[in-house]
Amino acid sequence: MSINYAEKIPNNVDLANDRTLQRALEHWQPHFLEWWHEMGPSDFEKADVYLRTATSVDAQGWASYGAVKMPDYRWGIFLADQTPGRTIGFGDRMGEPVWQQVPGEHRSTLRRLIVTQGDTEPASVEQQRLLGHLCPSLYDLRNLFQINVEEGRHLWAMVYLLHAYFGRDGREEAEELLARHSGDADKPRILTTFNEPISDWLSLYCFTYFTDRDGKYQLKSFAESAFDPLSRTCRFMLTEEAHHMFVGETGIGRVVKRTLEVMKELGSDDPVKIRAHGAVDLPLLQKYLNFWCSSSLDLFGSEISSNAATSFASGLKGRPDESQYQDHVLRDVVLKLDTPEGAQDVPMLNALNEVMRESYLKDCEIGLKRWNRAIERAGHDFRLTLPSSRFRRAIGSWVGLPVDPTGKLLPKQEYERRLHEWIPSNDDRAFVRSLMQKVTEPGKMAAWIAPPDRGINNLPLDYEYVHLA
Ligand code: BYC
Repeated sequence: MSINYAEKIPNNVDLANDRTLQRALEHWQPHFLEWWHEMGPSDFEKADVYLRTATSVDAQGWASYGAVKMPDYRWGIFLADQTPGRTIGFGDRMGEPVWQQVPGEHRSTLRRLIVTQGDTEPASVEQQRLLGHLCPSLYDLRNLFQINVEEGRHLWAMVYLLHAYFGRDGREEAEELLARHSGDADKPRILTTFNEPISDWLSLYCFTYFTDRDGKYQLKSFAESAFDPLSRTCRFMLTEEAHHMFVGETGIGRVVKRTLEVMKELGSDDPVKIRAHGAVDLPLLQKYLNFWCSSSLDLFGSEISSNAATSFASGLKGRPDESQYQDHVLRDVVLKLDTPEGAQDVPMLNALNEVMRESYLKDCEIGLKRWNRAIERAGHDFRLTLPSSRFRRAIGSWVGLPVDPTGKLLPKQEYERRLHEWIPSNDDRAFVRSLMQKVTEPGKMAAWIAPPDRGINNLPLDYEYVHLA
């Protein structure tokens, strides 16, 4: 079904033929806009932003581009097309038809999963709300706003499911999604990473590289779900998500490129000199990678999780790209897991968070290889690395243990003394903050980052991607 833009809420779910649902969502819509006004990007409501807007759910030509004021963005409800005859692809109900309604016995678990997913979307917009004032270029500013409006749409995607399939409970949860706020002492967001402040663009690039990639993995596992509306919603969200990770990967790549240029100019890899020249030294970048990667690793949950086992066995949440595996039921299979108490045989079903975390880490390696190739080509020995998945964990078997980024257990005092060798100290953060001078002349870049290889949608780099009012 094509997307109907004539309606108050653009959608391809035939909302006009379900008046009760339409009214409930139209009632939520002004609450969302109020939230956007108060918690969304601060001060840029009058700017014309070169945004893409979904116009169809086809893989080809799914979006149109044009200048839009963010509050006028057409947030809507778009599900990927239904796959005729789709059956459950994993778990104890494998082979049965997928569900168009929520089975009673899975109602509360599914609601919890959808609420947790939904909570991250507005949280990220809140985390990024002040970054516009520190943008390194108009190109970057536009990308930030593109991500923000799409995270807003992803909130709509989850709110649609809550309203359409979870009755009054769902409507209450939808209100709560606007009432919790990132970093709020009384009503924080649900998952830890989404309460971390993002107060500079280096953090934004790391967040979009590592945390949005967790989003990719969680959405891919929901795309496998037996609850068909969830699967279809997430399949389309993944189309939008790719750009967010692109911003992270190219953003970090451009920081590396600029730093290498400065190292060449100075003929030195001395961090003090590089910082004095207004660039990010590579050891400092490594600290930011360590921080955001370790925080994002917590988002996969505990290594050993009965929640994960139940979600898989009952068909709610599969593994990303489930069809690539041979065994889709996983009864009587065990996985050897390293825990602080030694190696343990764990039923595979209970170890699925770890299975996902490991494939996520492999995906994270791809960018590192690319950045390291640039460093190597420039003739330097330094290599960026991913921290061990035991480092700085706040969830799971390794929680709170004094482990360094290579995975080595240290005496607690040594760990505490050395922590700021591995993650940004207050001084590091203050330095990075000092680099963040707003640049808004078309085509110009801040001195700490190289320009991107190309502009957006084949436009030149000096295009005015955001027309500031
Ligand atoms: N922080 O059995 P456990 C995205 C809780 S990102 C705080 O270990 P489980 C995006 C957990 O909720 C993707 N609490 O883990 C990116 C549970 O609490 P309850 C977001 C945490 O349940 C960028 C308890 O600890 N989507 O889309 O197997 C920008 C024990 O849980 C954390 C999802 O997360 C944490 N880090 O798996 C915008 C998908 N980790 O229920 C967007 C939906 C765990 O006992 N969520 N806990 O009170 C899930 O699938 C699962 O809830 C989790 C945890 C994977 C998060």
